[in-house]
This record gives sequence, C-alpha cells and structure tokens, in this order.
Amino acid sequence: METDAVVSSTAGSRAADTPDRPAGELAEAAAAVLRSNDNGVTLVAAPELYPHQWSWDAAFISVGLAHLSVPRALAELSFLVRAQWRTGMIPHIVFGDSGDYFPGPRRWRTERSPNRPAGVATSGICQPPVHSIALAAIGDVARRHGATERRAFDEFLRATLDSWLAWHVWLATARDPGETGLFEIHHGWESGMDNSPRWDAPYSRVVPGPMEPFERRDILHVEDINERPTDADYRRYIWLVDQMAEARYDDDVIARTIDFRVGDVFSSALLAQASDVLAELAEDIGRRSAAEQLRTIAARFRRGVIEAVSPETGLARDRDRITGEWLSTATIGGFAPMLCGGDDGILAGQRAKLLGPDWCGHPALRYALVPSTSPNDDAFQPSRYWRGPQWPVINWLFAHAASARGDAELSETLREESLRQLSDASFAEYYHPFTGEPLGSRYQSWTAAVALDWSASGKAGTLFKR
Ligand code: 2M8
Repeated sequence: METDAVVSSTAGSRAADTPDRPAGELAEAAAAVLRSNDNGVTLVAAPELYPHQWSWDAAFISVGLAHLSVPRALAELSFLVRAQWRTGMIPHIVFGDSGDYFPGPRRWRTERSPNRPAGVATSGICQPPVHSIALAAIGDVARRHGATERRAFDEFLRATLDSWLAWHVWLATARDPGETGLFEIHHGWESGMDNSPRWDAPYSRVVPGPMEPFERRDILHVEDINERPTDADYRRYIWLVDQMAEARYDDDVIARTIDFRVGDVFSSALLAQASDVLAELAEDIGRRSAAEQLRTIAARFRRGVIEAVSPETGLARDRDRITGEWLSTATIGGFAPMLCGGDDGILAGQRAKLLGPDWCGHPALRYALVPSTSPNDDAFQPSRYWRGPQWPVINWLFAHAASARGDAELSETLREESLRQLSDASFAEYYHPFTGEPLGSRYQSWTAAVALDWSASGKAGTLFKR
C-alpha cells in the first residue's frame, strides 16, 4: 500500500539531511530549557512571548518535568488546580506577578465573576482538557522511579481527583447542555489553535463594534510578525474577551450572547480520551462511581466525534452553533477520531489519509509529521501560526494514540521524525513544514517537555486506550 510505504521509508530517506543529536544530549538540552523557564513558582510557557502559565501547556510540561522530578511535575499541576473556578473550569492562563503579555488581567476583568478563584489572577476561558492524559503519563514515570515518587503520585491523585472530575463535568454540562457530544467553545483560544482555518467562517461573522483601544505585545517577541495572527484577528479576539467580561463570565449568559459558538471536534476527542484515562485512575484509588461518571462522558463525546465525520471527506468537522453549519477545512482537527477511536472503518480511512500526499506523505515536507493544515488546502500558510506549521505537541498526541491502538509503525515514525525535527535544540513553538525552520517562540516549554519525554521514554507510550 502506498501509504504504508511512506511510513516505512521516511526514517531512512530523511535521516541524511538532518544533524543527528544523541538522545541523551537532546534530553540534557531540553531539561536545561525547562529549568531555565521555571520562575520559582511555575514554568512560563515561553521565556518572552508567553510569560505565564497556560493550561494545556502546563499539562505537557508536567510530563517532561516528571522525568526530572515527579514532585516538581505534580507541583506544576497543583498550581493550575489552585486556579480552578468554582464552576469547575480550569482557566487557560494563570497569571504570575510580572510579564509583558496582552491581554493581561486588566483586560480580562475576571474580578467581575463570583466564580473566579480567590487569590490568583486568571483569564476567563478554558483550553483543551489534556490534563488527565498528562497525569497518567506522570503516574507511569513515578512507577518507574520507585516507591517514594509513586507515593507522591498516589497522594496527589487522591487529593485532586475531584478537581479533575469537576473540570470534565463542567465541560460536559455547561459546554454541552444538549448532550450533542461536541462541547462548545466561545473563543478560538479555547481550542488552543487560535487562528486555525477551522475558525475562519465563524470569525468572519464576528464584527467588532467600538471598543477600548489595545496594544498587542505578541508581535514584539517574534522575528517576523507574519508568523502571528493578523491585527484584524486580534480585534475579534479582544471583542470576544470584552463580551465575556460584559456577561460577568456567567456561562448561561455567554451561551446566549457571545458572537462565537462552535462545537470543537478536536477538543471533544481529547475530552473523550482524557475521561477514559481519568476513569482508570479513579478506579486505581477505589473511586468507582466517579469512574462510571467519566466513562459516560467519554462515550458521549466519542459518539459526537464519530458523528461529526464527513461521509465525503472522511475527516471530522467542527460545527458552527450559530448557523448550524459543519465546518470542513482540511486541518488537523479532521483527524480527531485518531485521538479517541470509536469506529475501526473510519480509523483505517483516516490512517491512510494521514499518511497520504495531502498530509504526512506530501512530497515537499521536510519531516513526515502532521502539518496543522493540509499543504493542499487553499487556507494553508506554511509559516503562519496554526495555519500550516507543524507543532511537536500535536504530533506527540497522535503518536501516543497510534501506539495505544497497537499501531507501533505509525507511532514510531512520528517519534523518530519528531526527534529529528527537534534535534536543532531550538525547541521552537512550531516548525516550517517544508524547510524545517524553527518558528514563533524559541525555548518553548512544551516543546522541550515532549522532546525530553521522547528522548527519555525510548518509545511512544501507550497512555491512550482504544
Ligand atoms: C498560543 O495562544 C496564546 C493565547 O492563548 C497566544 O497566542 O497568545 C496557542 O498556541 C496556545 O495553544 C498555547 O497554549 C499558548 C501558549 O503556548 O500560545
């Protein structure tokens, strides 16, 4: 089969043009990045561009940290949990005392909400729920490290299980009250894939009115501002922040009034997967009814993801809840079923597509890794943020999922290609899919974390269940 040929030949054919760095050396460099991004309380997502703690970054970061110290990894998650809202929401940013970032607490104005956490400044939205997946990975490392770290992990799990459960339940209720199986996001930032073409149609309908002026800080910290979203994008982003602040971050009011409401298929797949993983952890500590509740959530969202697959393209689609339309751009979001499973026929078709010429098998790719948008789609832009570049953490997720399905060939290819991509030790936020050039921020914590995990683990793990 042509696609299988891509899997088995890539490692050899691409090895020649990239400097090989021994895994130990890469791990050392990655560990140094994590240590230097530690501000004594938490790890900043990146030294300049992102000087605070981000929710899904913290999850990936904690997996990397576990290889250095399990208690330090757990402390990172504790810091995040401390910022959980009374509703159950884990906020997308936990602000530190300093850091040049916009929008900061003054624009978020979360003090307007009675549900905000006490004693800590946060944003008012969420990010993809990958935390339980990270937690299970830390548990695996803890088991390998011996009794003391294992005990620390068990204590942490007992102490925080209800927090993670509340987080999943909030997503399944406040964000999917109609039990559709796709939870709703109210900002592209909630997807983690801010300016992905996934959101072009819904954003085209967000028309900002008069608003308080603002000054972007992100464009001061990248080499080329064309790697970042445009000013027009940012006006829409801040317009939505202002709308939520206006609604005092009341979930019901926001659902009725916000200009952006989309069922997010990729994050829903992660919720399904993470709920199954958390269910297993809950069982480990004797929390059977929590486990049952989580499995019900997992089943609903797995069904929602499979129902979102287009019969024409075989790719999963997001759904604009305001217009009711399915959103069909060819982005990584389309491969959501490969994260959560649920239908063998769909998965087989997706695997072939992923390895084919529109994706990892595209002849111009430097590394056979999943680009954020298909190079053959009109929306593809190879160096602009989530519109084409390759993101190491996303490839890490796909590799783990493949491994859990028993697809060692795919998971190993993704791991080997990723390690080659990362071997320049720039730990970039994302990479140009054709040239392999590092883009966006450098010394990005989550990139260093997955580099460390991959170098230290030897092979893609099996956290995900079928
Ligand atoms: C990016 O998002 C932030 C807003 O949340 C930004 O552009 O300012 C995204 O890549 C997001 O997924 C990531 O969590 C964050 C920090 O790495 O940066």
